[in-house]
Amino acid sequence: MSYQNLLVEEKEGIVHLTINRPKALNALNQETMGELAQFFGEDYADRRDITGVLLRGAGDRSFVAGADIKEFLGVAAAGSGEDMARKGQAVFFLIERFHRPVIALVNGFALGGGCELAIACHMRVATDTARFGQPEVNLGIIPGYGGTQRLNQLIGKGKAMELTLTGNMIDAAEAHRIGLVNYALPAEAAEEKALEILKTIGTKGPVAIEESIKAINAYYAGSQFDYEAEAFGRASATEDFMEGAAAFVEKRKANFRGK
Ligand code: CO8
Repeated sequence: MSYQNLLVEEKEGIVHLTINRPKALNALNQETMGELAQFFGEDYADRRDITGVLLRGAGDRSFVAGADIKEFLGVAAAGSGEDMARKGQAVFFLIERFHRPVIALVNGFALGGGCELAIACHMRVATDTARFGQPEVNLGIIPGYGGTQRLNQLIGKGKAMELTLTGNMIDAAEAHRIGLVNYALPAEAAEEKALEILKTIGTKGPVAIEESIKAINAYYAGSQFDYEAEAFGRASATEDFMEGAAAFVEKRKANFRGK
């Protein structure tokens, strides 16, 4: 159990899991995605002695600023967007289906794949500096790690459409108002609230907690994650995506041509 990009600390039965790439605002590169799969799917998959997981991003600027755009540049060329989306979805399913509660403590940017990661967790507590958004359209792509499905589930179709189609960011107060996060609080109070929720859950019947998570997830079993992966594959095979990713790296505005 060793990780390059995750920090893991257990305190009083709660696992504090930190995504630790602060120089890239904790963007999810493939190595980090692999480590999240290792954590949720292997190392902690059978740990029934823990109360839950508190997931955050290192530093005070960002939870996770998305998938790692610099790694993307090879994706369109290789035509492997659909495959990459499916693999990422599988990692986030491990989190959504984890047998103990996972709370995202969102401190700063939760954008693109970072917002998708937060909404794959069972609950979200935001600090008042949190910013949420699905800016994929700025790059000429769409959310591919389950965001098109889970945003609908959480905030309804109209707001999901607005966030996904405009790429606009919203602040913690607005995220709380529309039900994207359970609480929005100053940093210290936010962590206390998340820990309080986990500790309360820790006093309940563990089998009941596990079965509740499974039953609530079962409601959404018909969601169209496959469709999303195929659609991501189509969008990521465009010239627009190459242009969008290059524009980000070169710190300029993208010039999309609809091809
Ligand atoms: N990927 C890689 N590097 C990143 C990312 C990212 N997503 N976000 C920030 N960084 C890097 C920057 O390049 C910069 O690095 P450097 O110092 O080497 O230039 C460093 O982090 C700091 O960032 P900025 O200088 O840009 O900081 P600012 O305060 O000026 O801006 C922002 C902060 C607004 C968060 C800005 O960094 C930004 O817009 N980031 C990109 C956000 C984004 O578009 N996220 C969505 C990515 S797409 C996605 O997540 C798709 C998910 C589905 C994938 C499906 C399968 C592949």
